[in-house]
Amino acid sequence: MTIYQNILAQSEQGQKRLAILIDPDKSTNADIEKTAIQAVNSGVDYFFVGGSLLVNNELDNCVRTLKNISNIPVILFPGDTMQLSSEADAILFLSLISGRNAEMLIGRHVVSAPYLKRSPLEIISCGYMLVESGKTTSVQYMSNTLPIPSDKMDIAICTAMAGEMLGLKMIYLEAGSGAKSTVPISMIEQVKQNINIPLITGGGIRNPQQANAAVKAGADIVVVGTAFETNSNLIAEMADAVHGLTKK
Ligand code: 1GP
Repeated sequence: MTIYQNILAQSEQGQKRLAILIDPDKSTNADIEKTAIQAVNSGVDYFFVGGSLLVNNELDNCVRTLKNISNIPVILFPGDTMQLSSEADAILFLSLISGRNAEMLIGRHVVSAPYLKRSPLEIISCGYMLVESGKTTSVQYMSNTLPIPSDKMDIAICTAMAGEMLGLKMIYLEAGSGAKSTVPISMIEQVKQNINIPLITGGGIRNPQQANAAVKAGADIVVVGTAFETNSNLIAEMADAVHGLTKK
């Protein structure tokens, strides 16, 4: 079974999943090892690896460390075309469908397609929707796109529906890493009700209550990064909050 087939099956069965986002620039090797061990012990489901801007050339090393310690699938979450590592298991082939920057919608994809075609990575196309979250996030600045206003449910719903109709395999509803506010719960609910593909959400989730509210609203995968960078002991609680009674 491919990673995507698994995600799809879990989504259809209502099983909720936790992904840890690791930004290779913000974590030392020792941090990554510690996080990986805690992730294994807590039953974390996926690692997402990437960032809006990576400057330290640590991506391969980060993926290798995660793979050495655990069997948890490592999925690249690239901020740009340079963030490729053939040592990962899969890549989210993100099209930034909330924006109107042609480079982020299709341009970068054209450049990376021949490399990806030759790579062993599983390619998972994903409609990436940035939602306004109280401050300018790195992804907003780096992608040069306007986020969807957090009270514009109709825009969010129609964008997600269009992404699904275009054949994208998942929707990622994103407030941006380190966001002040998470994606509104009502937006997660309404987007989920209007699509039939798995829904990922993340950005600004700092405690188990927020993670639990996101899955209850319909998110299939919750992504947390920043909160674990300062307190990796939160991983177990966050995993329990996401899995609830649906796992094990
Ligand atoms: C970013 O949604 C992820 O794409 C994680 O965000 O770092 O705020 O947890 P945080």
